[in-house]
Amino acid sequence: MKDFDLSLYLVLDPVLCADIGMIETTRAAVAGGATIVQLRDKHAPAAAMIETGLALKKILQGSNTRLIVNDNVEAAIAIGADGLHIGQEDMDATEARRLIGPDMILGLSVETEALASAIDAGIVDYAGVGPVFATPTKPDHKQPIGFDGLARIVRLCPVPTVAIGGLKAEHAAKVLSAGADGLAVVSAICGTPDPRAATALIAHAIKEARQ
Ligand code: TZP
Ligand code: MG
Repeated sequence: MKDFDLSLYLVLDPVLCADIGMIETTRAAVAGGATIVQLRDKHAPAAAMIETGLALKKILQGSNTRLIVNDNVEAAIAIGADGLHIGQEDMDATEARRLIGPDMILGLSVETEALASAIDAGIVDYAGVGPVFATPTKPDHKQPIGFDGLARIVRLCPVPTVAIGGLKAEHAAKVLSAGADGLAVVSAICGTPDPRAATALIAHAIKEARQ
C-alpha cells in the first residue's frame, strides 16, 4: 500500500502565491500541517516547473508531506516527485501509469458518478472530486456538485478521495461526513496574509471534525 495522507491537500497557484511565492507558501503550509502539496502551474515551461519542483522537494524532505506534480509527467519524473495528478482532459490514466511506473502516486480528477465508477483502482491511487462549489480559482471548472453530489461520487470511487472547489476550514466536517478523506484547497491558503495560520486553521477543523 502506498503511504499518503489526503487530509490537507494544498494545490499551489503561482498567481495567488505571487506575493511570497510558491516555495515560501509551501514552507508555511508544511509548518501548518499540509499533508500533500501539488505543484500546479499551467503556463510554466518544463524547465521552470522542474526548478520549482526541486526546490519544493528540498523543503518537504524530512517531513511526511508528499509532493505531487500536476499534469506534466516529464517534470514529475525529473523532479522525483512522489506523484502525478491528471485531469480527464489530460493523458489517459493507463498511459500515465505506464510512464511513471508502479511506485509513484497517481491522482485523477473526477466530476461525475460515471467517471468515478470508471476508475481502475489498479492504476489510480486517489481521486480528486469536485468542484464542490463554483470557484474563481479555476474559471473553466465543471458544474459544481455540492455536498450531496460529493457524497454520491465518493461512494462510487474505488480509491481514497479528496474534495476540491471553494473549500475552507468551515467545510471540513461536511467534506468528511460526505465520505471524502480530505480537503484540497488553493485560495484558502495561497495568497492569504498568513498561510501557515490558514493551514493550521484547516488542520484544526479536520481534527475537530474527526472527533
Ligand atoms: N479543480 C477543481 S476546482 C479547483 C481545481 C484545481 C480550484 C480550487 O480552488 P479553490 O481556491 O480552493 O476554490
Ligand atoms: Mg490537468
